[in-house]
Amino acid sequence: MRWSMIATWKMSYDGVKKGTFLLKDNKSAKEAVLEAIHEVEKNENYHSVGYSGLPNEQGVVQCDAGFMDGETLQAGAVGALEDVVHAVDVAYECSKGRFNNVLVGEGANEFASSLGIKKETMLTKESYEKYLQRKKEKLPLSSYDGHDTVGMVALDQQGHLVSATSTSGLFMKKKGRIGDSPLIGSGFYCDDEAGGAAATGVGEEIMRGCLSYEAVRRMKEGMSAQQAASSTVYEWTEKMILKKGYCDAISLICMNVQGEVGIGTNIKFAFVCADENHEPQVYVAIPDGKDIILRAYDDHQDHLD
Ligand code: SD4
Repeated sequence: MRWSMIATWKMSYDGVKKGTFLLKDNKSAKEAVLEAIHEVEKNENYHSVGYSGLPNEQGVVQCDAGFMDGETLQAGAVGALEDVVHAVDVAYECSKGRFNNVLVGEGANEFASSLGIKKETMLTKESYEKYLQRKKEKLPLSSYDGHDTVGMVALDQQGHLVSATSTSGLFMKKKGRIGDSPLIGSGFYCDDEAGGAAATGVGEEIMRGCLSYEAVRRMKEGMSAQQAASSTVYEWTEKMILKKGYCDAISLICMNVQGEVGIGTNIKFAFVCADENHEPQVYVAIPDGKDIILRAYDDHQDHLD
């Protein structure tokens, strides 16, 4: 494949479309992934990423993001970043230096300001109303809540891979809580010599298995992207069930150095992919024992963001 792109969830569709224009036009995987994630971050209809994200238990939107360049292995991330729509840009900027690649909280915010990124109120009326409603219900923190991270992997015509993530994390999380999305090797990983991966689901479950790294390692050892993704998630899920009796939601997208893609998931999961031979399309992945059933997304029966 000369170029290829894969992204988590249906909400990535418009972004992937934009990203594929860039890849077709010989632009870099970095440009394609950043542009595609921006589309999701700025869309107020998506309450799990960027602007209009759902807040933590104190009513504050704190975002996490990560970026990794498969050519240089430079990686950067931000955690608990406030008032910035495009958290992935700050993660990208963090990836450039020799030090200070991962910044959290106030330090991440100060760094964003130093880049000239203007502060914006992230909470919209709609997301605030959802917050008030949830506070009234006094429900315990739920593991998923349709709360989805945008994760992407792209291969460009120069043969370089990039992986990145952006999320507002779990709804009603504790102030300062970060998930897998800003953790290199957990929420994202990428190496031009092996492949790239990104995760969505319950960060606490994903991070203890360093699952993005694990899937990339399996591709390096010769597994196909599909085998690497599905075996990583299946084996981790089984292990967690053995250890503690349950496993929370985990979904992984993978791409190898040829641009072939793979999905691992322990829940019904939607994703978008495209390459030089296929226009962007939304698909659904359904776990079936060790296997994954893949089919086109159907608006009538699939209700996933
Ligand atoms: C987190 N992994 O903060 C993110 C949330 C997510 O689908 O992806 N939900 O744990």
